[in-house]
Amino acid sequence: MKIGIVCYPTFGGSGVVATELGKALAAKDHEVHFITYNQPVRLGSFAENIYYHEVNVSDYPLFDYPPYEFVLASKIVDVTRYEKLDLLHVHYAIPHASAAYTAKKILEAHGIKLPVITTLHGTDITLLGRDSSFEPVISFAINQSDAVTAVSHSLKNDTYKLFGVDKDIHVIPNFVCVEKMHFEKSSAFALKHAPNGEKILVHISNFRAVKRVEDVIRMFALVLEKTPAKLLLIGDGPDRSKVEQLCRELNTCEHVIMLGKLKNPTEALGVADLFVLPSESESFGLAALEAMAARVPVISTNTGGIPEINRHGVTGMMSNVGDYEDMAKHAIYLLEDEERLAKFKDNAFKRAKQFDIDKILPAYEELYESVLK
Ligand code: GMT
Repeated sequence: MKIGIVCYPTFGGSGVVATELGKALAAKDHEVHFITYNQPVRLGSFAENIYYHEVNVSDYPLFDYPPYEFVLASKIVDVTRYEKLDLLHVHYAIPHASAAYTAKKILEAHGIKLPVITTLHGTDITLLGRDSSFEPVISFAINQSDAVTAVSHSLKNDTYKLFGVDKDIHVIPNFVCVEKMHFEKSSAFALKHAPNGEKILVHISNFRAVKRVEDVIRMFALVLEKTPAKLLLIGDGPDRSKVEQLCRELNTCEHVIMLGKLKNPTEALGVADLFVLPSESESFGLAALEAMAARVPVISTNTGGIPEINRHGVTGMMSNVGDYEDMAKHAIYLLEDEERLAKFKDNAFKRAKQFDIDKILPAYEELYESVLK
């Protein structure tokens, strides 16, 4: 098949999922055309069957807001006509699903049929979706898609609750390439950051309010009272300075290592003992799944789609949103007993294998085939 993929090319989970999906499809001999405003972060060097079409949004002095959605729609039309795409898979409802609808209608006028699959990722529904100014467009674009998928049951339910959507939503969970997440424990990396064999906790996010990164610092301060440990923070975003300030207040700076944005977190996950995800809401929690694939148990909240991957008392532990004291108790419970921690690490890895790309990719291929029929 010739498949067009539209996504945000940034560090966010939706861009990661879209890119890894495209790479996996290309490896199975599909021809994949990424249509994005930058080269997707996880694309890496070019591989066979992968093409990248840049959406260039010029900044005309006339516009206060550059018209990304129309430029994207025009690019979709152009790529579909000249590359002869069989279908288009858009990730993230705003504005990708509506740009796809515009493109589809333009192509119809040229006698070309372009089936559109929309994948909902989370913030497009649970955060932006709460803004009523988006509602009519999102509901319409979702309903007009030829097929719609959501990355968890929780997100599917939220979509029905928040929008006037009557379209059937297929749940296709996010995935991880377990093989690629394997990283030989780098003793140099571990020695640098935890020179005395301290336990290592890791948090990865975009440091937005929804991630509650300050809860990571508060729970870590409590963990430090019981056991020597280091905290690796990966990512960057609006809450970073608040997080730095809190480290200073709680006197934890010496033990908190801010690594910033990393294209590939596998090396850091390879030395981690626990992954911490205290999010306010999370449609899936791809970062947690990637951690589990690297054999790291997850200390998380029990919100949104997280319970669909993290199993309390098996692959990690879960607490209510904001209850960092409970999260600290859970972390200490796992860190204080080597045998218990090893068991949780094994369980996390086994659970991640259930979401291996090889298991999830066929669901997308079947959906594409059904749409083409
Ligand atoms: O988590 C973010 O803020 C980024 C966001 C995105 O759109 O890239 O992530 C969402 O999609 C991911 C991939 O499907 C999910 O794993 C995340 O749980 C989801 N984030 C939220 O729901 C907050």
